[in-house]
Parts: sequence; structure tokens; C-alpha cells
Amino acid sequence: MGVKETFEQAKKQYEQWGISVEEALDKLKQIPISIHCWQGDDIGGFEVEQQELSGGIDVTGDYPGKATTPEQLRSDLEKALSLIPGKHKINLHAIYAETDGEVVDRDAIEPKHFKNWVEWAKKNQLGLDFNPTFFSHPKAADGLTLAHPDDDIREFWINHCIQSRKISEYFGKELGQTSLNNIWVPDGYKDIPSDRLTPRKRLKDSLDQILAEKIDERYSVDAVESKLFGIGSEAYVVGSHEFYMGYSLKNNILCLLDTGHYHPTEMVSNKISSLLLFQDKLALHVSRPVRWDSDHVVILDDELREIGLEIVRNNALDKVMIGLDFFDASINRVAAWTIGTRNMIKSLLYALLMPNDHLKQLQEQGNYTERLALLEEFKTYPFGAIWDYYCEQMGVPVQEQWLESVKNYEQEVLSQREG
Ligand code: RNT
Ligand code: ZN
Repeated sequence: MGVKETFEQAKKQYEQWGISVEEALDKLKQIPISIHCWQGDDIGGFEVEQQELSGGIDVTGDYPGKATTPEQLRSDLEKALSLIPGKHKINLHAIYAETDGEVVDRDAIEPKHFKNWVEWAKKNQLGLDFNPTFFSHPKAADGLTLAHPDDDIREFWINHCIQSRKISEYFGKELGQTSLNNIWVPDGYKDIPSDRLTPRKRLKDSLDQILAEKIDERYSVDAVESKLFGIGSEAYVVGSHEFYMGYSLKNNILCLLDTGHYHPTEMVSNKISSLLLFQDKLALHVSRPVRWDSDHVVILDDELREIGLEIVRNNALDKVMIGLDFFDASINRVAAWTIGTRNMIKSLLYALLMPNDHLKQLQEQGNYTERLALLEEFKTYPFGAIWDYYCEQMGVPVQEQWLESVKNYEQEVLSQREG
């Protein structure tokens, strides 16, 4: 049986529940996923004076063929995008600036250094998001940036972030799609602090200075990303969840939830509805923590499905800016993007194909038996047949056929790269 016939049969099973499959697919097409560029080069970036990765994050693995130039990274992204259904966004970091061999320090980066990215995004009908880079830099060597006790260092990072907002605004203006400027700083202490308040006061003041200028939210919105701990900040992170949740609520900016940044049994899926009661929008970094904030490639696991469900059943498809954040250097990097992004999209489709209203009613009626029974039975509904049809309709490979394309690309392009 072909993809279309299998689809037609599967469709009938969902229609019995009053679920419009065509409507679900139409909705799915509209949802952009922000694909992080840094999976393609192990968060290296293109600074002239490249520094080793710092900030308490780490990439392990030495799979050959990583991108070392902007052209290579864009070409790899194009390959992955050709295997992922839908129109998406690319998420950049400040270290991906192109300065033509000139040393431009972080506090001096400008929109013009991202012109190539913008032109490329236009050509490929992509949106762009942005992140100031507060790591892999001599002025972040001691693990402190916006909360640094040294005024000069702190000012340097404030200026970096002010410039970053301008770049994000430029993306929004040029591409006609709101760009997200996400602020994550590594600031924290390895060992038990003797003063938790003072660094937080400084971080708060830095953010106030950074955000003093209002930017049209049609072009750019800001988010703050918290964290529980990192390598070298095991005992204390200045920008904790409570800190940023408070800050974002009070200042009407977005809270960004990274799925690897909480206690191991604490789930981001459970936070979405709470935050959306108090804020119009929120942002996500969907990642897969394995025992710690390890940033493994996203798989279609229970939590990913639950995140998709929470976004869909709460009518929050246009309220949650979905971004990805994983970096695995032990497998083909184009495949990593493809697997992780396809899974994120699958989780949304899975959620769109659930009888969500009926399930809500069951809960309200206290009918937990049926709630559990249906939630479980739908796990083995012919979801794959709908997904395959969607891929075919969107002109991307069905099932594992994309692997062939990645293998060819590896042979023809990646394996020819040096190093
Ligand atoms: C680090 C944060 C942050 C980074 C990227 C590279 O723990 O998750 O989002 O992963 O900005
Ligand atoms: Zn993150």
C-alpha cells in the first residue's frame, strides 16, 4: 500500500473521534521551529580569534565533517532543511558574525556583520533568531558576565547585549518575522556562595540597562533563560528560574524554558500552562537531558509528547516560540538536526491528532479511567501514516529515506572537509 492509501485508512480512525486530519496538517504547516545553528559546528562560531568553548556547557564527540566556515554551515543547514517538513527559523549566536577577517569584539558587533545570514534567510524563506554570546571569551573566563563585580567587564557585556538587540531588530525588520533575542548568561559559582543577593542585584541592574531602549515587538522580543547549574557553577547560578521568572513577569519580556535546566524530575511541560496564565508568550529550548544538562539530540519521548500536548491543548501554538538546543558531535551533525527537528514536529502532530476536548471533559467529570485508557490507546493509533503523508505532501523524504540523502551528502561534501 502506498503512502496515500495508508493515510486514507488512518484518517478514518481519527475521524471517528471528530478529529479533522486535514485541519491538523494545515495547522502544523504554520508552526515554525527555531533550529539552532550551533549543532552544525559544535558551538564554534566564526570569530577571528576563536576561543575554546566555555560557560559550563560542553560538546562531546569527534564525528568528522563539522562546518568550519559560514558557507559550510549554511550549506549543511540547507541540507537538513530539505529533509524537514515546513518553513522554519534559524537561531544564531553572536559568535556567528562575519567580520571579513577583522577582529570585532563582542561589544562592537553590528547588524552588518549578519548581512550574509539575512540574505541567505531571505533566499530560503527563513526567519532568524538571535542570542548574545556570553561565553568562549576572555572577559567571561571566570564565569561571570552581567553579574561581574568589575564595572568595566560588566559594562562590556551590557554593551554586547545592547548590540545584540539591534541585530535581532534588524532580523525582524528585514525578514518580516519577529526575531527572538534570548539572553542566557553562565554566571554562577562553583562553591557555596557567601552572598547570593549581590550578584543577583547586579544581574538585575544589567538587564535593566540592556532593556532600557524599547524595541518594536513586531521586530524583536527579548527572553531570559534560567539554569539550575553548569560545569563550574554547581553551587549557585545567578540567573535561576525564580530570578528570571520574576524578572520577565515584572518587565513583560519572555521567559525561556530550557528542558535541560531543571531538577531531573521537574518537567517543562508542567510549567507551560502556569506561565501562560500570567504572560502572553513564552519561549522554549527543547533539549534532551541525560542525567544532567547534556543536550542530547531530541527524541520522541514522553516529555516531548507532553510538551506538544500542552502547547496544542492550551491553544498556545502562537504563544510558544519553540526553539531547539542540543549539540551532539558524536554523530553526523546534519542527521542530528534532522532527527531532532523532525521529532519536535512529530510531537506537535501527535498532539494535534488527539481528541483533546473529549479528554478534558473526561477529567472534569472525574472519569480518570477513561482518560488514562484513551491517552494510552492513542499512542498506538496510526499516527505514523499521517506523518508519512505530511512529509510526502511537504516534499521531504518519507520515513528513514532521508538517511540516504544524508549519507550521500556525507560522502560528497562532509568527508571532503579537512580536519
Ligand atoms: C546553556 C543554554 C544556552 C546554550 C546555547 C548555546 O546551558 O542552554 O541556551 O545552550 O545558547
Ligand atoms: Zn538553552
